[in-house]
Amino acid sequence: MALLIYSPTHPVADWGAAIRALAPDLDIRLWPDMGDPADIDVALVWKPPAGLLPSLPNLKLMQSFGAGVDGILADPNIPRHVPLARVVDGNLTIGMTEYVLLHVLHFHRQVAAMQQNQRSGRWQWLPPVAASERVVGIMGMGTLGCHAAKKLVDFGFQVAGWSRGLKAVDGVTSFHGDEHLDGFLRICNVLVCLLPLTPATRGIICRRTLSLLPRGAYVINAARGGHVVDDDLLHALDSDWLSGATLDVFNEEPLREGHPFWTHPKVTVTPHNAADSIPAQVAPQIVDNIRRLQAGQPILRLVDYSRGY
Ligand code: NDP
Ligand code: OXD
Repeated sequence: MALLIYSPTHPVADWGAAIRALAPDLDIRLWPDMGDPADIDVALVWKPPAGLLPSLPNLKLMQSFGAGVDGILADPNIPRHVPLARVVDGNLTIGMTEYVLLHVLHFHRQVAAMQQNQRSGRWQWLPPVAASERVVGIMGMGTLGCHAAKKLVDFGFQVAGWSRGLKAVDGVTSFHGDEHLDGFLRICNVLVCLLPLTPATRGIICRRTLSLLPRGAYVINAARGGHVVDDDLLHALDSDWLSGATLDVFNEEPLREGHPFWTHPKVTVTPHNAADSIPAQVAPQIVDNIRRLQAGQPILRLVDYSRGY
């Protein structure tokens, strides 16, 4: 069984080594040393170039390096009769929750104002706001959103979640569907985006939706840059409608030199590292899926092509 590994950003040799350690029988090929495309049974990929996956005539499984699969589905010609699996990993989930808590607390505890005061040598007491007075709203109540929501509840925040289907998570007010999006947004003092990027969610953080947030709200986007209309977010920040934003993902990655987000005083930029797939932790589930394929058993963590996630 031959496994092709392609990623422009992951350390592919490390991934190859982690998989080989668990499955020495696999014929692992690191792009561009693919050999005959007809040999490839399984492709472990991240943002593959258009045409790569369609060029593999005997492909039996596509496996994403990460939780999101938008970079794979971006090629309209991928073979949709072939199953596509994504990563669901406990450590990645914890990493995302750390990221969300870090930046919610950064806003909640007014860290930016205190840092500014420190730079000015100014001792200023800032009136506290109780966590119970803030509503943190999570767009996307899937694996990542639900985990983060539960921890935010533990910290005493009011927590709301928005997803396609209604959710029952203790302490979380559930909103669902397009018809309840506006009502959800109107109560969010902090808006956290953990949606997959699909045609339905592209550009969802835009002038209209930002205008529905309460004045002074804070936005955290740890999902995909394509969820945000950059100019609309900049307008909401510059007009003092929003108090700030933390952005881990961007329409163009790496964020281009000179982009206003780099130097905006209200924006925190992180380099798409909210939650990473780590080879030693994720390789076992990839090998498990390959073994399942070999044994004719169901593949796990499958993407639903009709939903796009
Ligand atoms: P899941 O598939 O588990 O959850 C997705 C959630 O989004 C579900 O609750 C789903 O609703 C909801 N959703 C999807 N489409 C819509 C819609 N049109 N309207 C309302 N809700 C919708 O994904 P994960 O939680 O595992 O991951 C989410 C995303 O996070 C990934 O797709 C990826 O892009 C991003 N990510 C970013 C990382 C980073 O480092 N920055 C790391 C890992 C992931 P329902 O439950 O009803 O189906
Ligand atoms: C992912 C990511 O989708 O790291 O896993 O962005």
